Amino acid sequence: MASGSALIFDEEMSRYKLLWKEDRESAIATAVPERLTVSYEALKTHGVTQRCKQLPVRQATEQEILLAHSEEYLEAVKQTPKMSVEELMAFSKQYSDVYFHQNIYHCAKLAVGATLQLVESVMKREVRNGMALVRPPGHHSQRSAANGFCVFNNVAIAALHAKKNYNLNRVLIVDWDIHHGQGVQYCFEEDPSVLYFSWHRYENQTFWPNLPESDYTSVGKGKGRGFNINLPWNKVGMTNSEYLAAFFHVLLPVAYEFDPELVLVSAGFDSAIGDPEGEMCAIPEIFAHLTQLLMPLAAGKMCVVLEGGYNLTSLAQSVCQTVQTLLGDPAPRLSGLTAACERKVLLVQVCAEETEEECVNRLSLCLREGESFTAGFMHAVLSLILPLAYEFNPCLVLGVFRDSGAKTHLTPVWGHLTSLLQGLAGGQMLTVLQGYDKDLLEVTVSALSGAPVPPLGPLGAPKPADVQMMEKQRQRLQKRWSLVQECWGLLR
Ligand code: Q9C
Ligand code: ZN
Repeated sequence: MASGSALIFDEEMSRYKLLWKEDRESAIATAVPERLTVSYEALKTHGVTQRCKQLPVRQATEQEILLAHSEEYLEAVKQTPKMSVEELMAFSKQYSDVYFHQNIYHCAKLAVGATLQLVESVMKREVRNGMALVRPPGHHSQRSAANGFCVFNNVAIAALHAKKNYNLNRVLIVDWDIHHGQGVQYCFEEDPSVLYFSWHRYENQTFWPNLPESDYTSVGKGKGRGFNINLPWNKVGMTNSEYLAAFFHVLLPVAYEFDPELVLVSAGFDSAIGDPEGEMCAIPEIFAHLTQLLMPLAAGKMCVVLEGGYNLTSLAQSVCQTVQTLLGDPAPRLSGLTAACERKVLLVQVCAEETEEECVNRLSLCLREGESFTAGFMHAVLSLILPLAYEFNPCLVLGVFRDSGAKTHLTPVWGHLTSLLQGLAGGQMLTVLQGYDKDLLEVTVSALSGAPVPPLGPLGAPKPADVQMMEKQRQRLQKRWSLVQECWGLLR
């Protein structure tokens, strides 16, 4: 069984920068070299680097770059190392929000290469998971265009490479950067073998890149219909609660139903508090939880690849949280989570100009058309148990599982539940098995020890009636628990 986490980094990727003055509007000046060095230094300071398997970067081959880009575009970028500053400026101007430098082509090849090294070591089971600290980022770049600080689409190339070289049928890309990875969307829009999820600051299309196709109505095309999920934020200031609600109610049910063989994360940390681009309020610790919630998928095969993140403090802390969680450290407890963990509240953030009911109907329609609801039991885990538990914020989790005696298919589900619940109470969990067989004991012990859980296999959709019932149940319980908390308040 694969164990350990890879960390891929090379200082060389910090060796390009903006060479001219820009008007502050474009904000390209925020894409500084220090983003990378500060992140790596923070990992070193926290003793994280030596706990990881550090892999060397390599340059991507032309063939690999051509998986996602046109020959004309590659040829054009290839000319940039010889250009004068004036020429680089003129070259940059044909694209939106990006600058070129004599060394950026070299760095872009290393960024793709580093991402592929990571995918290869995970797919060959040399490590369980890992992170690539790369620059330039990738998710905005398109077949024949640089865009939004990105030159080559690192994660898109990684997905195509994994599909081709390891015969994968299902790759999940989670894009938690605060910008829409339109380049990734364009690449896989018609491809049902790659499920792309992105949340992003949108503000009814007034935020960059101002595209109508970043809205939640873009669900994929043709065979790929249902395999593209956009979650646009129409306000700034989103918190831990909204981020978790998005995972519990939108991403995770679909991800479990999809049953990926590999999880790639477009990990931009401009979605964290203090970022000048994102202007959101979720704290760096949230990334420990987002990571933890994705780790049970694909038997733990998870590759995290840096995208954006422009507040150096918040970026460095977020990177640490992510890598520490990949290594198996317990995620820190989050406090102050609100009822925003509720589905309805989330939907209102997404659909600003509609009534709540219109909004619920529209979004669940989009999802349902895309066949994106999971089976009953995992649905209960994801949209009932986890939101309530996170809101309750326990300091200990006690799992009691009773084996009915009859051979059930619930054993693997219990393994997943055990894994997911470890995001609570700083990972302090006790489990009581009342009557068990060998399988149940094995699954429980291995999940508790942080080993990857075997995938559940693709799940069917739960009955709409079950979904409704769960929603009711959750609201009922939520009320009771706030009552319990009030009583405790009075006793104190
Ligand atoms: N104030 C990444 O995070 N500038 N790219 C937007 C709006 C472009 C961000 C200007 C931001 C690109 C990888
Ligand atoms: Zn971004």
